Amino acid sequence: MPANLTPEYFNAEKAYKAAQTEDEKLACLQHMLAVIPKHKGTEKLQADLKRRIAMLKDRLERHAKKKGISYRVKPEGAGQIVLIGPPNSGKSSLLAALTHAEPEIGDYPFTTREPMPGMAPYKDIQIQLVDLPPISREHCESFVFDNIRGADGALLVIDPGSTDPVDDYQMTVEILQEKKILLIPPGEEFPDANEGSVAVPALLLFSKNDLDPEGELTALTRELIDTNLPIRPVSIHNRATLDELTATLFGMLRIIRVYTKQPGKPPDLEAPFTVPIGATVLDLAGIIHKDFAEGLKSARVWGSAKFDGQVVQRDHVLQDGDIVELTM
Ligand SMILES: Nc1nc2c(ncn2[C@@H]2O[C@H](COP(=O)(O)OP(=O)(O)OP(=O)(O)O)[C@@H](O)[C@H]2O)c(=O)[nH]1
Ligand SMILES: [Mg+2]
Repeated sequence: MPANLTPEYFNAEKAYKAAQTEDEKLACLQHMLAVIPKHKGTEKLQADLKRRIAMLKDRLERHAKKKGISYRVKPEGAGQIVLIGPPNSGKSSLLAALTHAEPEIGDYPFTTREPMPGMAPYKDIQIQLVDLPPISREHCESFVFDNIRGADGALLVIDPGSTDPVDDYQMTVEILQEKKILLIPPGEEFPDANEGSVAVPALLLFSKNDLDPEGELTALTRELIDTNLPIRPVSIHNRATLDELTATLFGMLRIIRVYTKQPGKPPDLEAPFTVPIGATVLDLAGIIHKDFAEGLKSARVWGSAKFDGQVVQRDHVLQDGDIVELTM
């Protein structure tokens, strides 16, 4: 028995022995690897754990494929935003705080093993958040990257109170770059020199802000992290930071809400369409129905037009909150 194994490790091992399913076993092995003291005396044991994790993961993945489980979350709502970051940074807690989803939350790493979506309400629309398993050097499932590539945006969650938040950030960004995923500030152009990569607009969230009431950790981490992403401190225990976050997500998606109305009838203010910023009346018609765009004769707009109900051209650019009456 190698020296210097901690009670934390022995507890993890006990949990492993008690685990009933292969999913649970995998989580326990990952936990054992995360908490095992990293020194020469445990190298063999670390290697052994890694081998067992790899084998079990392989089996589970083959099993999932056979059963036809899809690990790419189907986009819903006004946009899809993924929660990414190192283990234990608070991703699942944010999903739980912002949506009705009930993910597993744990004060140990590798709690989340599958993607989980939830809908975050903002005004009268819903933004889809997708919680993902953590990104780490030890191991990372390929479906994590598939989900990030397909998303409209990402929230990179870092805990400034972790052992090394700067390394957490760099590690995540490096692994993503290896997978040809580039996180860029929302609204910024995709840099030319990165052909073959996918750019995903992202915010950098500093989680667990309630644990840093004086803001010292936040200030220090902000200073040390070399990033061009906008930084937002958040806490699941501070409603204001969460509300601000959903508003920022809406801005990040670069969309507007427009309502439609039929001639002679009141507008449908229940369910707005969401269209990209800069969309015209014609774009809206095309989104509603292909035939609609082809046959579009005129439109009246309440809101961004000079006066309410003004007849506008097909190339009239819509604004958030506009009501549009399309006439064939
Ligand atoms: N005080 C405080 N604790 C938090 C906050 N957010 C998360 N935590 C705690 O941090 C721990 C990790 O939270 P999770 O949400 O499971 O973290 P995760 O990033 O999903 O972890 P993995 O799934 O392992 O990658 C839990 O003990 C949470 O209760 C927060 O805003 N404030
Ligand atoms: Mg989680």
